[in-house]
Amino acid sequence: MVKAWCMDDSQEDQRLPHKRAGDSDVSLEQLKDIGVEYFNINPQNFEENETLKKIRKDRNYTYMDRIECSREKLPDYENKIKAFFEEHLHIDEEIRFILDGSGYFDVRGKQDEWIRIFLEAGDLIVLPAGIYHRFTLDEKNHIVAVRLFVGEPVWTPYNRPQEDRDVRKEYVAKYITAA
Ligand code: KMT
Repeated sequence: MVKAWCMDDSQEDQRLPHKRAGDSDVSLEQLKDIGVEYFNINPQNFEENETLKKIRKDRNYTYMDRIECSREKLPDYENKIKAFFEEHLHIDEEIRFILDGSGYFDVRGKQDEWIRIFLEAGDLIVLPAGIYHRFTLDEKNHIVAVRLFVGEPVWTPYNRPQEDRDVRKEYVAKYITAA
């Protein structure tokens, strides 16, 4: 099952867990409260998996491809890893289903704190449009993920700050300032 925690302020290697000492873990409910959704799906034969088929149908995730992040497999590795870890948002949801390896998605919580989400095989995460986030590999330096999308994919990252962008305003109104 997915694990998430608040991050410490250390500037050490981004690939380390950076768990803030003394805190309890961040729950799935807390993630849901900031619009982050989680599903657990067997990665074996995933294309035939009924739960995944239903998620894709219900949410109209018509596009699907695969990305492998490692020094050997990811073209332009250094620049990509750097760009993934810049704090940014997208104007669409970001959906990733992990098939192998592991890594961290960091998202901003209600108080603008960093919440680190550890993902490994079987974890499917949906980040809502407009949430500030970033991604890093962990110390194993390898992850394979399926990317899903509604229609033709647009991966454009908009680095923080983006407070004047409509998608950001909508996100803040729905998840941060709403009572
Ligand atoms: C992204 O857009 O941040 C990525 O695709 C990261 C790699 S997928 C685990």
